[in-house]
Amino acid sequence: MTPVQWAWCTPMQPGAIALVTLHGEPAALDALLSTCCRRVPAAGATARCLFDDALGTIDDGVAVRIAPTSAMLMPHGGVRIAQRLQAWLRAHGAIEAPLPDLALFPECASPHAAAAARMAGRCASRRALELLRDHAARVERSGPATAADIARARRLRVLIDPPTVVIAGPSNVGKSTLTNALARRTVSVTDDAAGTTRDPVPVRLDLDGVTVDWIDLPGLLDAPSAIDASAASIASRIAASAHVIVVATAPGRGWPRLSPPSPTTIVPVLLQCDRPDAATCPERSQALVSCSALQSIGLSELAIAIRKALVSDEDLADSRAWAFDADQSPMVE
Ligand SMILES: Nc1nc2c(ncn2[C@@H]2O[C@H](COP(=O)(O)OP(=O)(O)O)[C@@H](O)[C@H]2O)c(=O)[nH]1
Ligand SMILES: [Mg+2]
Repeated sequence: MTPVQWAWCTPMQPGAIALVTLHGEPAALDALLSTCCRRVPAAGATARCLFDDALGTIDDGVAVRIAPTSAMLMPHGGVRIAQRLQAWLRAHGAIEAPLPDLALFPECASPHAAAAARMAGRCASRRALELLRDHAARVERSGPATAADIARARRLRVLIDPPTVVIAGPSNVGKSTLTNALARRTVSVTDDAAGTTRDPVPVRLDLDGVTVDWIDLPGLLDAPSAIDASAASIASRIAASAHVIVVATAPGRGWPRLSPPSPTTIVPVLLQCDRPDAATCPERSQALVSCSALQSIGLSELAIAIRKALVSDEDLADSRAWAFDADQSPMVE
């Protein structure tokens, strides 16, 4: 009989419940489950289970038989329990192994649908779900991944882990007010006084369906003190690794000169566009978007502009399958 294979579905960290997926021939699975469950659960059924080792009882938990060939064990999520359960599985002949997607998602109709389910759990952005919903049908239609598909998959990585978007610009133009408006709560202190934001303020935001790590940076001051200068050097280090820099200014404040690393995209935005002088100010012509955080003007246009800088309409609208598994190049920032 081929040994049962198993994998953790939860990280080796303290938690309420840990999840182990088991995968194997029905008879092998029956034999393993009979050692911990009083009654071996049939497909679709659950059973109480109890794990013992030489030290005594490890834990009790629940076993779920998802299909004849797969089951899940759900002990409590202590690290010590997980370590002893790992040894228990080994002692009962089960082998820890990366499981096929279909073993982890047996409710899916095909390996491609199961791969999409795995990615849906992995992606931070809701835009990813639009691409994954009919992934299996797209794979059928698209055939094997082309070089263009792999290049697109690399660009679509921003939907997996949140990219960094920073807002930089002169002090007192409304960067923190905008940050709070986009977050719909107060995350950054705002004030008439210049230099209010001295530490970078991070917040996770949804911008037109893309989840980003937004960082409100301290303003670029005209006459910085020593503390301001060291805050500015931290800020420029963060800006250097950002995917997008939103460069903000207000009427009459001019555009700061920034020299970003070449792959970084700049989105110039004119803030405080509700002011009477905004329509005629010289900054306006260079702004991609004008908005007012106080009056809630232009916020969705700004979110769309940043989203487009991160992932294009063409890449989102492409009806070919997202070649996430073919894109094996290292994740370099
Ligand atoms: N008229 C107007 N004033 C604004 C707007 N946004 C911010 N302000 C004002 O600009 C000042 C500086 O705002 P703050 O967000 O602290 O600027 P930061 O230094 O760039 O973060 C505050 O007095 C705000 O009330 C806006 O959309 N319209
Ligand atoms: Mg601020």
